Amino acid sequence: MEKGHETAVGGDKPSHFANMGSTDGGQKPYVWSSPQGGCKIDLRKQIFCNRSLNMKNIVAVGFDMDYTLAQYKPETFESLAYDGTIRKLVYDLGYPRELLNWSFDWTYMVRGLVLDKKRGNILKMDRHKYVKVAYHGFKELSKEDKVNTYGNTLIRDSFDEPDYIIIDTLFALAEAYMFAQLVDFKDKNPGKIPEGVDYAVMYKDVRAAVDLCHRDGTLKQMVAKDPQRYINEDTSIVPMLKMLRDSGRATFLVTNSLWDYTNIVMNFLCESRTVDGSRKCNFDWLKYFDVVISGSAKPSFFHDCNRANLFEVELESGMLINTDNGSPMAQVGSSSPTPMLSLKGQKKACRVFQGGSVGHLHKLLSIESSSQVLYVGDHIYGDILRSKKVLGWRTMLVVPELEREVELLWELRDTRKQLRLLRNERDLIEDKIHHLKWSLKYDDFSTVEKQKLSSECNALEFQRDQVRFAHQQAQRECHQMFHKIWGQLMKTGYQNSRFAHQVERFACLYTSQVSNLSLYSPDKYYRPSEDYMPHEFDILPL
Ligand code: U5P
Repeated sequence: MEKGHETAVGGDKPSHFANMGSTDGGQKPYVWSSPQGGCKIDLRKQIFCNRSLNMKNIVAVGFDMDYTLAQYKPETFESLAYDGTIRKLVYDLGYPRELLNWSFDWTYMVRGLVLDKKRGNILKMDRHKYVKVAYHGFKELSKEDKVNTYGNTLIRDSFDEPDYIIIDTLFALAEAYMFAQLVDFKDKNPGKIPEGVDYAVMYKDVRAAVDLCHRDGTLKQMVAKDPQRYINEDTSIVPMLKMLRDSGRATFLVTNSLWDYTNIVMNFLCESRTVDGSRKCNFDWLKYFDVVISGSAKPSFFHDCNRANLFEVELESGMLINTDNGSPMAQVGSSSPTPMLSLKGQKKACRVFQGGSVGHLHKLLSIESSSQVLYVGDHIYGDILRSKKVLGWRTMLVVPELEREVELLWELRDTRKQLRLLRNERDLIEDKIHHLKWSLKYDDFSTVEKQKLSSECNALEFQRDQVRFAHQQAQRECHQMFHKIWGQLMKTGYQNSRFAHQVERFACLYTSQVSNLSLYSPDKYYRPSEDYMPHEFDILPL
């Protein structure tokens, strides 16, 4: 581990998630029925709704693969990416060999953080882009530095590329951590980083090295050898896919992973294990899909003007066969030409393609309107924002972190209530003090009355300081229960975090695991809760 960064790294217990993994044993009341006696669904597995979605109108449900259907184990998978990246930095890009001794704390970074590439800072901000928590490497910025650097509202509008980068996929946690380590290292050892390599260049190097690990086989060969080590098993994926297909929906997969890797991962997820635990790769899992598009190059896949060629994949050899924009020039096996549904609506064998764009997919599935498609992904930018904004697909975001977040919200409900009360009390006292001070200044009082009011004011100020202290203390404890450094994923102080704001804007639905879909009727009408403006809160109907 890098010196100077004083978090406990390694070992079995993650250091930054409070109580993580402690929930399985005890019976905890995350399940309850609605007052009307509706069905009970574990809160951690609920599908939450931002925008009404009637599943009856959905004719095709599509899935991203990596971190959506396949949940990687960060402690092994991201560590592998981290180690591979370090080796590339040292052996290919000339970074010092001592980096080889560094290790990765996979619990340190969280999604939704923003990296300030030029300044070497890591930021957590709210939906107004107000920076609430800021670190330079692993060192917290003083309040003064933070306000001077990010307090200006004009700066707030520009937390975008190329100077900033949002950590919005789980793939990016390792590179964000390595960036913080390198910033720290450069500050402490200015001579050891090659000349001319500033923070932004270090980020660029890390990004390129991580990307290369994903593309040159460093990661994928290891996953292929032992998928169980890197991917969580989820036996409810197949029943979920079956349920959707039995309900008459077409199902499809659109992934940026290439066919050989997609086949390995989907085999792992969909095929039952043989008795001795060994698995053999076959193509049986394709029966759960109508179309698979690997190597899709999202997000540009979602632009229909993207004229990327569509190739059919020969399953055994992985050979790409030319198609004429969706009409195959060569027939593969017994598969049939487009569309995938016959005139009688019967499903035909799944076909696998590489590349192309959404226009091809719509044609293959006979989609008439993009609002008939629900797409499930994990990446706000690559999967959700583009598919919804550019295309008008309906969207569901998978947020695995939600399970823990919801557990903690439940466990901390009394503390959070207390926090709200303390906050209200503080505000009331502040109002009283304000009022008294103005009276003292402008109203006509005798000297005796003034003295009385003045001492009343002092007493109130003392009381306010006590309440303020208690509030800050409770707020800090609450923050640290979620994550020691960054707090609650979906909140920044009392405001929604930038991440939560994006979830709210772009995901029609969101949930912790893709298979939660199987807990609901395939014809469910998802409805959001009522919106409230601040002026409505004090007069909410019971
Ligand atoms: N990937 C990269 N570079 C990265 C991060 C991820 O090529 O920096 C790859 C993953 O290895 C995976 C694909 O193959 O992108 C994610 O695809 P999807 O299933 O999420 O669309």
